[in-house]
Amino acid sequence: MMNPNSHGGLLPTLLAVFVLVHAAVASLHGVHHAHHVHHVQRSPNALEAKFEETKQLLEKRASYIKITGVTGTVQPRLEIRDLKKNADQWNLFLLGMQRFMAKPKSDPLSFYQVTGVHGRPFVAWNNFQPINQAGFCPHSQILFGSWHRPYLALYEQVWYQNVLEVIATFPTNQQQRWKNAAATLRMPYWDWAKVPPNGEASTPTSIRDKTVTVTTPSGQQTIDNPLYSYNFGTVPSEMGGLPWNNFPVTLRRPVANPTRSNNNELATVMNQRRINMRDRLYGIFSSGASWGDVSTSAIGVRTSQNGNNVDSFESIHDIVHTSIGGESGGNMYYLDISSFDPIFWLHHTNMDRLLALYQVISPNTYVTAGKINRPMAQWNAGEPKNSYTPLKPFTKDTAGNYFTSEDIRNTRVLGYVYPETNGNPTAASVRSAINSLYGPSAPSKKRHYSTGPFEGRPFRHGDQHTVLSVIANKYALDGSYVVDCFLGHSNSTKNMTSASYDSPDYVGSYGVLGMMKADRNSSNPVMTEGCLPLTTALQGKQISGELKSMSPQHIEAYLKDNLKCKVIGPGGAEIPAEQVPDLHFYVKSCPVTPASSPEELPTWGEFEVLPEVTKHWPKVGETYTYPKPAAPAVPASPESPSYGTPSVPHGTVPVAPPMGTSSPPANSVVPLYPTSTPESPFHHPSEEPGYCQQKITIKYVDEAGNFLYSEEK
Ligand SMILES: *[C@@H]1O[C@H](CO)[C@@H](O)[C@H](O)[C@H]1NC(C)=O
Ligand SMILES: *[C@@H]1O[C@H](CO)[C@@H](O)[C@H](O)[C@H]1NC(C)=O
Ligand SMILES: *[C@@H]1O[C@H](CO)[C@@H](O)[C@H](O)[C@H]1NC(C)=O
Ligand SMILES: [Cu+2]
Repeated sequence: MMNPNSHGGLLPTLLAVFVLVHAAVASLHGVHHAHHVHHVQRSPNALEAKFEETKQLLEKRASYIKITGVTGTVQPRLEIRDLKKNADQWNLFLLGMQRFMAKPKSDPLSFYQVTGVHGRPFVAWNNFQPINQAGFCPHSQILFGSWHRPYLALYEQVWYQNVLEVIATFPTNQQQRWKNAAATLRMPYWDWAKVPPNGEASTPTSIRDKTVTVTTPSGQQTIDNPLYSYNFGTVPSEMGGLPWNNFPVTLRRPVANPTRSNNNELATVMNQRRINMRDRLYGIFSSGASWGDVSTSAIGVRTSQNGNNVDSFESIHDIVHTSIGGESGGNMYYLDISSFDPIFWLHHTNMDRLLALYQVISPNTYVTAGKINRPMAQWNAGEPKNSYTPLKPFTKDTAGNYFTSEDIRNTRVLGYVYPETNGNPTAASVRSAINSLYGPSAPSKKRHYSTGPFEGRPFRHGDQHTVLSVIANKYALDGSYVVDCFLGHSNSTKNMTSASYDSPDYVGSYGVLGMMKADRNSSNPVMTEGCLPLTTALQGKQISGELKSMSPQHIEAYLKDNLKCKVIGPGGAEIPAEQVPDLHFYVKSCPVTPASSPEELPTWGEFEVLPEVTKHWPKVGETYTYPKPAAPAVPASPESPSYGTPSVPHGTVPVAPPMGTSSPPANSVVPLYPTSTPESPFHHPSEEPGYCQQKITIKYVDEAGNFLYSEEK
């Protein structure tokens, strides 16, 4: 995606420079172009020497993008609605975006090329030629959380450069005003889970309006809103074979005749899902799990699938993607083309923020070790990675050294913080912020279930936290899919085909963000897990009298009769769940210890599977057994003789323990530790700052999945 002239492979590039150097030498000595003939006809040895000389010169000239974020001072990235309160900063934000998006696609620092690093069009960037026909973005892998950090910093840095260019276009006597506004300006994030102000939709109009009025050097002007869509200019044929491929702008929940985005529907859906998404965030923040476990949806990274970590930030990130893109195939619905929609950046900045908050809560944990699970632009499947892995293609200097996850542990390195990490954040101060942003609503705010989704109440002693766990293959279908979940005995829940998000029984949806047909490999399943909390909905059912009590027995019986799910696939049609490859559901519940102060979060006790709820669900209710690990699955040191050989035949999950009995720990997913590669020198996990020793129980099962014995490591 760099300028094609500069990326025709190494040799043509070398020759091009060779000629350039000759021209320079020639003019330096005042000689004429005719001398070139003489040079070219020199003996092969002389030519080779010259070649070597120019090669060295080229290497010196080869320059990589030095990613720094916005330099100077460290400033908070604000929530989009807060940034908008500062009219001058908001104006610069929009004008900078407009200018950034208008840069020619041949410019490596254009919006097109910067956003194109993520997925399609699968071409070189920053001197890195893809080794596979794939994008650079490591979704459902250990580096999901940290890789996006320098990526966002790059985007912010380039956008900010455009802001500075815009300021230079203002009359001299106005420039100081704009420079003052820019001094503390950083790009905003969109918190889709917090209570929106003044009863507004959770998706602000500033993202949904088609046009916006801005102050330019020539006065007020109404322009196309740069947060509404990106205009490719021409039909982007390299975006793959989608129904919407013929349309030159990014789309959200597209509708036809004429082809356009449906941002009103987007706002409605995001509202309907907000409570459940808020509960998911609160559940993760309260989980006590390690950062590595909560950052990604991938099974095989997470070490405590049966423990308290039931969800991940990446899993929530997926439902935001699918809700925005929509089943009709908007950009955000497909991993490979999502980053072109400007909303992607507002969403991902929020993801980075959530991950930064979790770092404060769990300061001694970070990126865990694991293996790449599908061919990517910069890595091959199976390559071991850890927190010292170079986050290609993001370089921290012009010499071409890549950032590692360790380099960017602290966001201040990249010139920013978030409101909650500004100053001297502590775990207590961040937990306090989580409580006020995402805690269940105060009792005065609760609404009766029949007038909309119940908004929750603070936890009490004797409460249970209950979740529907979803195990899903990320690339099972051509595109994404969504599991809609309903709870209750209203008419709509009886007929799932007609059940809608307007129903008082709608709980929320679980999204699995996939790739388009051309880019996915259906024979290489990538397994993920996350969950939908049912707790708030159950509280509502208890208040309405449908559910007798919060005892696990009553919950299990109630859910067995009233929990319904349907899968909506690409195109919007319902797909029988049993026809979706590798899809599994189970429900689990744990006792809750309420927080003792606003600086504390509730704690989850040990989860117990409620097998009765899902065991009659065709196929998807069956106990899921992990596929045989392809690589060493037990932490072993390189010195150990067994190192490098698979030592876990199979793993298994939720062998439902009978209610009331003590359930054995069954943490069957264990980390895959890396071996040394030239780009990733071996670091034993215990030597890494982010390492957190966990007790691991491995359950051995036979080919049929029957339990044989378990072992503690
Ligand atoms: C539910 O079904 C019953 C009987 O089929 C019907 O009388 C009632 O009106 C329906 N309620 C709603 C809200 O559709
Ligand atoms: C369920 O609803 C759909 C759409 O409204 C309708 O076509 C179908 O007949 C209903 N099925 C049953 C069993 O009532
Ligand atoms: C798809 O994945 C399978 C299993 O990993 C692999 O053998 C195959 O080569 C892949 N196909 C392509 C086209 O990459
Ligand atoms: Cu991404």
